[in-house]
Amino acid sequence: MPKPVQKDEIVNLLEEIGTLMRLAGENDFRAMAFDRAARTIESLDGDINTYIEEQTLTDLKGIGKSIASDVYAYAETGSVPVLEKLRKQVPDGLIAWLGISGMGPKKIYKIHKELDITEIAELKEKCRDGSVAALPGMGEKTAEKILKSIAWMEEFSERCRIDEAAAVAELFLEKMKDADGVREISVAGSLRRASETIGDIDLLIAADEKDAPALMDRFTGLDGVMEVLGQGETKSSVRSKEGRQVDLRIVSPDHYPAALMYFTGSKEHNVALRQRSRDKKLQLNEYGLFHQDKDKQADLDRPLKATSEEDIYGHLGLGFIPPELREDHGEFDLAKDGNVPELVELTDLRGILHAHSTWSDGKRSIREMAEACIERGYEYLGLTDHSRTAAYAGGLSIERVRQQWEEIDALNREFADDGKGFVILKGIESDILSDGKLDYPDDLLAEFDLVIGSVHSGLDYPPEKMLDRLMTAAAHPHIHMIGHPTGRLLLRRDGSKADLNRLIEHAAEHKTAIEINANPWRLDLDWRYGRKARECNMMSAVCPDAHDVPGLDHVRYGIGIARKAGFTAGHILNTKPLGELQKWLKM
Ligand code: DGT
Ligand code: CA
Ligand code: CA
Ligand code: ZN
Repeated sequence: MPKPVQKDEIVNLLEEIGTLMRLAGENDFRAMAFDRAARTIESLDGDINTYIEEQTLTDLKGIGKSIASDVYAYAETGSVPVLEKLRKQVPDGLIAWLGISGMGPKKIYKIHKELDITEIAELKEKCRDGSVAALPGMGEKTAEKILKSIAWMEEFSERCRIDEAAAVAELFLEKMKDADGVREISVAGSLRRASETIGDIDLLIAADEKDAPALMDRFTGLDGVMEVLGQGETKSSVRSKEGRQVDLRIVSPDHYPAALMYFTGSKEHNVALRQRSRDKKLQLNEYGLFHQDKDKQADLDRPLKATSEEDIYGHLGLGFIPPELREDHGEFDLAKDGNVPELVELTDLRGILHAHSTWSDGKRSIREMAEACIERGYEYLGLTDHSRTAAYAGGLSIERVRQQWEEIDALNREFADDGKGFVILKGIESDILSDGKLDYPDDLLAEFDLVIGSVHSGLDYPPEKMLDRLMTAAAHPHIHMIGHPTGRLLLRRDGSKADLNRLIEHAAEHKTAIEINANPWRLDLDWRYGRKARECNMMSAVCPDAHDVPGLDHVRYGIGIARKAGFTAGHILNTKPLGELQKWLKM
């Protein structure tokens, strides 16, 4: 019997085969067939397992006999001969080249074959000495671009996006939490602080000394471990299969609160706390909070009693400071009478704003997106497909907008009749044109429930010009919100350097919100603007910019950023119940 498979699993499998075929220099038509099959399965409506059980995959357009039998083999045995063969055939070094932005598998194969090199170090050398430029169809410019991309990759490869780190951390947590002797377990470090990118993943366990060695053995021996970087009695580091470093520290239960605080960081927050401790004639370290001895050292015989981080903050005259705020970026000022205001939480979100459907570049129908929102307990979906200028993303002509509204009206009637109390708002993600204008005539814009304005072209405008564009858009009478204000892609592409402090003031004056785009590639507005935004009473929203159903759940990362920004539910539009939101949008 075939094992049940996930659609994504098969899509990844087919894509990997296609990519490796190109890296192996095989006929592009064969590779393209795998790409096509991947697209077909990706957009498949029914359960793929039915097709596998009944061996009817070839009924689908774009799936031939040979690919179908590869998929059946995978479901049956968990592996595919052609893939195994390719993995052996393609040098590991070449696979790393895929991380160089702008380097597709075809180009990689060409350079690899012509110059007989497989390592990135060799590639750099050949770019520098003119060999790459001399290849047919390459030239100086290409060589320079490759070098620049490699420099980028090397600078950032030590860090990763938060969704990647979270996935690895969850796997390790899951496998450690029920182990014998674990009294408490938590992630710490930048991941616990919800930083936008993560260096390494830090885990902390409270356990009795006698249980520590076995726990360390378990950790370094886990399935997800590719390489043990170091193993000690209280600290070990491993590299996960995904290439991420994971550090585990084991401390005794009575040291756990101080250790959790210490290893959550940030370093800067810790420094400020230690200063605060000394001001109170106390000493804080990773083992606890102690009275000072004569030499102003920690008197280890006189610890202050603390069973939680909250207790330690309490001794220092502070309320609990949520991990997201611990950046020494104003959190101590934010705490009035020692207490930080209650930050927005994931469960505060009442609805989704900023999502795409198959009407533009989304992968799911409006109904599917709406039903996924209902399943997650949301009250509304502000659907915002792309506007007409975004032709590359299937932007909507005026005529298509009106057709989409008919579909939305019909769905809303259906939801009302079913008593679901769920509403789809007619929204648009309008391109902000080069002069700051929006993408439709005003009378049409006025008819939308929700207008988000985003820059998708001319991202390289000089900062002043970009600011002008954004300011013009923010003052438009029919705009409600600016989308991803800098356009950055984390670890890939810097965003615009336009002065967002000025945009924030201006947007707040015009009652235009600026979103926190929760897509883990973006996390834009940056949390560092939180203080400015709060001072100006700017509204924000935590927006998934979802292009498929899993994309909706990216709001969790946006909530992390909103909390880092110091935002309460009151700062976030999509915590409002539908009626209040509609009132705000009409203001
Ligand atoms: P990352 O890994 O670069 O994303 O950032 P973190 O903050 O996770 O840094 P990491 O993994 O080097 O260390 C975890 C925490 O341990 C850090 O946030 C604060 C604490 N820590 C590490 N080294 C020091 C140090 O030298 N001094 C102080 N005060 N704290 C440290
Ligand atoms: Ca870390
Ligand atoms: Ca670390
Ligand atoms: Zn969007």
